[in-house]
Amino acid sequence: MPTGLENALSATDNVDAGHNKVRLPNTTNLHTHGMHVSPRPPGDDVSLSIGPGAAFDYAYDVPADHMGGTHWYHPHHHGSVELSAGGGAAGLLIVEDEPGALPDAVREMVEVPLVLSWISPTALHELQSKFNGALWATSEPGDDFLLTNSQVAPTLAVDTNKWYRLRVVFVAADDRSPVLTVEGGDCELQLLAKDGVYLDEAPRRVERAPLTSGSRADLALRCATPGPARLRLGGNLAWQAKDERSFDALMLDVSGMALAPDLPRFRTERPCYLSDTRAETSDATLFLSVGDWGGGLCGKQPVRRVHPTILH
Ligand SMILES: [Cu+2]
Repeated sequence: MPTGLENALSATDNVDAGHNKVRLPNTTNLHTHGMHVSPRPPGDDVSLSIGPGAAFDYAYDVPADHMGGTHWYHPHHHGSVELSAGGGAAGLLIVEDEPGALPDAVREMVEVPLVLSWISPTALHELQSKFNGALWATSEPGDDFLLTNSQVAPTLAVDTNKWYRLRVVFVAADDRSPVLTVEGGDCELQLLAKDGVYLDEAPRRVERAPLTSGSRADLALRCATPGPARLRLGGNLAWQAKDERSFDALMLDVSGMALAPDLPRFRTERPCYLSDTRAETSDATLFLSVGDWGGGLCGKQPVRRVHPTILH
């Protein structure tokens, strides 16, 4: 899978404020989520720095038995990730299923890719203010909003009683965890896969799909009643978070009269890297203790150091 990356951003304002700081806003690279590929160049190496005007030819060797699924990519240059991905630079990567891997009713569903980006102009404005304001120009920092495939609450026409496969990825600069729900139209959601991996046994009826930044959900959607309906995204399940804001993610215009039967239950064959290890036994025990990291955190000296211990 060859992928050419060209950095067309300007060298102006590309300030390096130092390691572990917001820095080099116009330096970039590419990182994938969910792909079982090499982390070495020219593969998924997050340590590459591709500066303004530079280019890099990524090449990913995707295993022949890679499981089909919904994955995603975004720039991952250390110091500029939040500004880039939080500003909407992200996209879906779909690994198609092998012929015969899915029941016909699942394979034939109309696909609806949905990249949901929670944009916080205030947070982005704060980040860009460190770079003389030449990057993220807003007349004034405004309220958060949600982009669905780069649009605000776009509309999708759907047939009554027909299945649609929503391939959802959620992207936000912070650690918020909102919930996706469907309102109106007597619509139902059936979960097929989480984070690009099919459920052991799918589908599973869900009332809501909790998402965290970077997570994916494959949801089958069927609406029974003509009229308006909508997908909503909001709330925040993150620890101690209190945020009741919610947004329309997708407006649904339900019409017509198809008649889709219930989805069959199915299991997919898993490649070796996703094998179920719960029933495996082990002849060795590994204890891993993690303490303060050796270099100290935020410039402070570590209080204590704990090393990993391996016991046989
Ligand atoms: Cu990431």
